[in-house]
Amino acid sequence: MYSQTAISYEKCKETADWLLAQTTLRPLVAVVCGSGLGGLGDSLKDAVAFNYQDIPNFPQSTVHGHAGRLVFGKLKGRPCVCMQGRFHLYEGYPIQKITAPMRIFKLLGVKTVILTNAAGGLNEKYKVGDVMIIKDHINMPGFAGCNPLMGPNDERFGTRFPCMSDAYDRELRQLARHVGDELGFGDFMHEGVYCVLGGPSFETIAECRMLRRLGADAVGMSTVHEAIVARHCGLRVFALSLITNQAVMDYDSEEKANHQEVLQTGKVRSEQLASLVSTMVMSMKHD
Ligand code: GMP
Repeated sequence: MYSQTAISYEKCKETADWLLAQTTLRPLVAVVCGSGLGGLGDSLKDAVAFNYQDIPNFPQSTVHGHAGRLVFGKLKGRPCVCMQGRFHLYEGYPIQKITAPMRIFKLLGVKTVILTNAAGGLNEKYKVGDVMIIKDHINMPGFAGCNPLMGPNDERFGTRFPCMSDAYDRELRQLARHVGDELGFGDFMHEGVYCVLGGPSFETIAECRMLRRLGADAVGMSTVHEAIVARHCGLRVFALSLITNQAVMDYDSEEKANHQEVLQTGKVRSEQLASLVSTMVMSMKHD
């Protein structure tokens, strides 16, 4: 069953080789743009873009606010590859498929992935429009046996039991705080724990209260699966959440989570996040 759903090493290699044959750019950094954050990909210079449907073995993006393009180009002079649109469990894809781009990035020669997402704020100090550097995650679907590494392990990608206590690179988190301070983001930048759920329904009030008690600062439907697969194949991971809405904790509240608000908030911070990411990319060292 699993071997039918995972994209094999050979297929990932085929895709990577196909992409390498279409462009002379050799990116060391890949960026995944979350809901409403696709603008980052538009700021790439000398860009070459591929629609997901034209890339062999690539899944298709079905969510409004996700363009469905893989863009190669330069961010502040550094070659990068950027996913404008990602894949989510709630789109109905097998979990092994939504994370295949990480393995394709690895085979392209990428060293670091930057994962961005839109998320609901659980921490009471967080406001809409704040940015949270992810320092750790809670993989709720994983508790129920839904992990992207389930199935036979291909050692060519990585080990059977990868460590996750260092999933979110400490140096890159430091760099983000430093760059954020320089850019004047100090007031709205935090570091916290991201919890992933399957979606697509947003959380109930009781669920939000529970997640906060469990130690989660933000909640969303993405990123964690990609981070796990990226770490498994030895990529460095940096991830951030844009707090696009506040989780509803109160039965008297009139607030309701909705995707339009998520997209709208994404637009408001889009340029600032693009500067944060591009400045980080410029300052990154690769061995
Ligand atoms: O608007 C839904 C999209 O944004 C999904 O892809 C989620 O990953 C993310 N998102 C934004 N706000 C929330 C939220 O409050 N809860 C959850 N579960 N996902 C959110």
